[in-house]
Parts: sequence; C-alpha cells; structure tokens
Amino acid sequence: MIHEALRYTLLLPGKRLRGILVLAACDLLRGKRDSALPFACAVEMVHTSSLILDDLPSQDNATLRRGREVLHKVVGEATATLAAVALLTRAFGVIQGNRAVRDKVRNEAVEVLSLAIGTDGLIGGQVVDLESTGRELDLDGLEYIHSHKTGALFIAAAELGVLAAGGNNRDREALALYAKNLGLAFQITDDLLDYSGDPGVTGKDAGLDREKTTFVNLCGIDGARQLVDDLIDASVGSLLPFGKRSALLQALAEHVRRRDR
Ligand code: GRG
Repeated sequence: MIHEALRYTLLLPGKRLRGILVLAACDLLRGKRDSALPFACAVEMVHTSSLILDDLPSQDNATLRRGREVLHKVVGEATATLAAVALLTRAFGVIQGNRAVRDKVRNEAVEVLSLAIGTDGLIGGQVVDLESTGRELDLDGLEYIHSHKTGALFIAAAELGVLAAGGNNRDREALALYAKNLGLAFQITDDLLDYSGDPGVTGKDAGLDREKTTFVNLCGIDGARQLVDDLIDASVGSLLPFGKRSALLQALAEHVRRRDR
C-alpha cells in the first residue's frame, strides 16, 4: 500500500520540467547524461513530495492533480503524508547513490537540494503563503512567496545540472539566474492557468487561488502576461554566453511563455 502511494502521484504524467532542467543544464555544459539523471530523478521526487503535501486539506485542499484524484483522496491523509516524507527522504538516497559523480559533487548536491527545500526555500515560501491567505499582499510579498515556493526548486535543478557536468561558478551563476526568472515566470503562468485554464488540460483544479493574492488579481491578465514576457526575455538573456548550445534551454523558456498545461 505505501509503495503504491509513493508511485501514484510520482508516476502520473507530470511535465517533468524540473528534471528536464537538470538534464538540459548538464547537456549545455557537455556533461554526461548518466551523471545528471539521478539528480533529475531526485528533483522530481522532491517536487512530487511537495505537490502531495500542498494538496492536503490543511494546505491547498485540492481535489485534482496530474489529471487524477489527489493522493490523500485515494489513500487517506495519513498515508499520503507518509508517502510525501518517504519520497523526500528517498530523493537524498538517490543523490547519494549517484556513482557517476565524485563524492564532493554528491555532497554539494545534497546541500543545494536541502537548502532549496528548507525554511529559506519551498517550506519558507509555503509558510508565508499559508499565513497570507485572506490577507492583502503587495508585489514584493507575492514575489517572496513564489520565488521560494516555486523558484527555489528551479534554481536547485539548474545548479544540480551544473554540478553533474562539473561546470564552473560562472556557469552556475548564469544558469541559476536563468532558472530564477524562469521559475517566477512559470508561477505567473500557473496563476493565469488557475484563473482561466481548463482542468481537462492542466490536470488540476482551477480557481483554487480565488481567496489568495495572485499575479493575476494584482496586475490584471495583461499585466501578468507582460511580467511573463519580461521574465522569459531575462531568462533567455542569461543564456547568451552559451550561444547555440543553449537551444534546448531557450526552447524550455519559450514553452513556459506559451504553456496551456
Ligand atoms: C517538504 C518538499 C517539501 C515541501 C513542503 C508543501 C510545500 C512545502 C511547498 C509547496 C510547493 C509547491 C507545491 C509549489 C507550487 C509549485 C507549482 C507551480 C507546482 C505545479 O508544478 P507543475 O505544473 O506540476 O510543474 P507537474 O504536475 O507538471 O509536475
């Protein structure tokens, strides 16, 4: 039962964007796919863990995820919570099991991922988000929440790709900036889809954010679209030093600009 619960949300068709980001960042720097794959899997496990927790009645109280009933509706809240913790824990085992990279790289990967999840990352963003429900937020407050809740894992994904490839600090800074802007743009498109997306296409509830401040109700649809454009342009701008090799990461950013799921 617990293993079925672990597999349920993880193996439903998510977009795997964060995992793809790990692999694409590693490819860009001519790293080996085998070095990056375990890191990509770990990032997707962490992401799935966060989705399961986020969907719980005590948090977003969602009903639909990846086109199916949320995990806690299938196995109950207790088992869903344990599945999320198990996925999170196992993600670090998968990083440590990556024998294609040196010890130093594995250790750094653990540090990057744990910081991204922690109180200065996903958890920090989620706490402020929960505390802000029903309260007015300004653009800075909203950006704080989403650069932590969503952006932190995008940045970690890019950094893990750089680590897997043995990239230098300049590569790491450029790709972290790419991922920071991409993550925020992704979140704004998420708000746009919550407002006007089709659950049959997105695979998740629409209108869950109605009680919250979102980029759409703060900036309007056109304002939110403009922000997405600016952020995507900025993220693509960070790829300039890499020339043609960055085609895949550019395409990923363009996909986020136009996505409908
Ligand atoms: C302990 C890992 C952990 C987290 C605890 C619950 C929580 C803190 C944070 C919530 C983070 C969260 C769910 C942010 C929302 C990010 C977001 C836009 C998710 C949707 O991502 P998609 O559309 O989903 O990429 P798919 O299903 O395609 O993977």
